[in-house]
Amino acid sequence: MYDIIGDIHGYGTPLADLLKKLNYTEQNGVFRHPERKVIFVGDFIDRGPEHKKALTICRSMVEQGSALAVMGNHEFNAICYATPDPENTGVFLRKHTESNRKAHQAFLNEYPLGSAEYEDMIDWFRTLPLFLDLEAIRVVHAVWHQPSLDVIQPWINVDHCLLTDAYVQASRRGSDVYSAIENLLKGIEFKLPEGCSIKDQNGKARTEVRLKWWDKLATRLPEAATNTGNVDLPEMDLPGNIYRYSDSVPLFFGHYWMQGIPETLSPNIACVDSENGRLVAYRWQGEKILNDDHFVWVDWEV
Ligand SMILES: [Mn+2]
Repeated sequence: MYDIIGDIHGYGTPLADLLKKLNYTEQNGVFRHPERKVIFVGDFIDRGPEHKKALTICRSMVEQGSALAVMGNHEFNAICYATPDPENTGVFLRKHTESNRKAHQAFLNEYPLGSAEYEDMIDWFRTLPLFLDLEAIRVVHAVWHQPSLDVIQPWINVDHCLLTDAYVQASRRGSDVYSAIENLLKGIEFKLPEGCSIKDQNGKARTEVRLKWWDKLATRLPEAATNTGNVDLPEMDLPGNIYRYSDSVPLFFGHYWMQGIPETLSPNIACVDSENGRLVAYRWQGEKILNDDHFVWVDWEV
């Protein structure tokens, strides 16, 4: 049985506290439970003050068999930030611009760019699968989107890890692989009508919004959009072909900064990410119909 844990973002102490709350104990430096394993939904890095603590816990658990993990968009970005573009000398697959560096600074403070420990951690990120299909449950960082999974099939190995060449493809805006990775790790987006835009957390104007692809009842734009703050979106029906997860296999994901008390999004869909200051787990007991009482979390002051 699995305990699925949400986006950690460099908060080591809350992670250790949550594992203890879930009755994991540290044995020879590795958190273990006699009957259960953790699944991390990705986004281990960027933001918090304790990257080394968080990454040491997660990596040792994965390497010693007491956890599984998938890749988040922050690990994908970190790999691209570390990888020279083979077709453009002196440029990296993720450019070293001021804003990209700032977004990555908390990780770089503890893992200095180019250091041996930095390279070693980036190599570990490369071993994270894009998704887990465990038959009884599925796990992905942002969206389980079958058309995107089909697109990346030739670009992953048997363990569902991206091949080296895939990072180049996935960094080329406009390619199929780029769009597929965007969908799986960052979320399905909807292009706003002409002339309409919103500002994101960094004040940057965006002409696309993320959709609540888990909510079958949200058919109008304002109720179906997520992470839009207080912006008034135009009242309009969404096209009928908007993607929804309609399989019966329970699905767990992170990425979406859920507010308030954790709760399931549908009978078989649960998000374990939360707003900053709360780390959430779902304690899965084998059920096909998910249960709000199975969420466990820790809070801290930010
Ligand atoms: Mn994310």
